[in-house]
Amino acid sequence: MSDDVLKIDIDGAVATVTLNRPEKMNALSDDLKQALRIKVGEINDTDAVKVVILKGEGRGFCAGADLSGGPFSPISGHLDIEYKPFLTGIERSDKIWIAQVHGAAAGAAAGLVMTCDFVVMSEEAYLYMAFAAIALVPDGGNVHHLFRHMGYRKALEAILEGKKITAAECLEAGIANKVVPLDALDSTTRGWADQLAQTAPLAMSAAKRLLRKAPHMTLGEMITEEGYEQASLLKTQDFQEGVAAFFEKRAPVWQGK
Ligand code: LHQ
Repeated sequence: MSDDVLKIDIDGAVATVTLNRPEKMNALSDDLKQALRIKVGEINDTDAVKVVILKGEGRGFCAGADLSGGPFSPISGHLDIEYKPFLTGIERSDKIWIAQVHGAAAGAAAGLVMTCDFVVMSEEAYLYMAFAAIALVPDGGNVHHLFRHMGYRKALEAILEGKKITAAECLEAGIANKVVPLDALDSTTRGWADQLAQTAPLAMSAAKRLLRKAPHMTLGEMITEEGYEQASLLKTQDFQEGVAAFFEKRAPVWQGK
């Protein structure tokens, strides 16, 4: 495996993960998928990192599966073994993952973007449902995310028409948090990551856990689940610190414990 296909830079509490096959628009080759599986796990195990920025080198974010990399069968095993570990690794991560999208995110890469907790796009960026053009259905979690964000009709329309979902449409659908001019993309994402890294880390992770469970729970179940998370947070030094800082009229200093 070549490490070069995935660059990792850790700066304080913020890690930047860069897909790095610009000559192939960062298409997901076997070595890039392997690097993602390994590095998502390693970053998730790195306590000092609180926020992760995921971006792509070159003209696009990522062109999806490397189409020169077949044969792909048996496909269900391929997707479970090669894609699911890094996608669910991001879903279950204690960290906040921000996809920074400056160009095309096609096929499975659109699923990768939507799996992240936050999405920041430049005005010309888009998510491309590339599957229809090659007689496939969406994979890599795309159906899950599109249905949740757009509902049945709009999701089916995007899939069957092989749509390029523009940054403006992503903002409208709640897929993108922010859309900014290209020259402001790096600074906007990094500024937001730094700001998020200042929030109480255990509460941040707990909020992510609760929201990821929300679609599967009734109100009553969620009230109970919120109670479990709150009971655990009430025991932390950070809660004591937050209350002390409030009464002492000063900024809290979080320890993550
Ligand atoms: C590529 C690719 C690519 C290799 C551009 N592979 N080289 C499916 C099947 C089985 C297993 C598991 O998963 C999946 C999930 C999927 O992701 S299926 C969807 C796969 N992706 C696509 O079908 C997208 C194909 N690419 C495109 O439609 C365009 O390249 C987009 C719209 C992304 C960008 O268009 P342009 O900006 O015009 O760039 P380009 O087409 O000129 O691409 C630049 C280079 O990258 C070019 O190489 P070249 O040597 O000619 O300069 C492309 O051949 C190469 N490239 N996508 N997926």
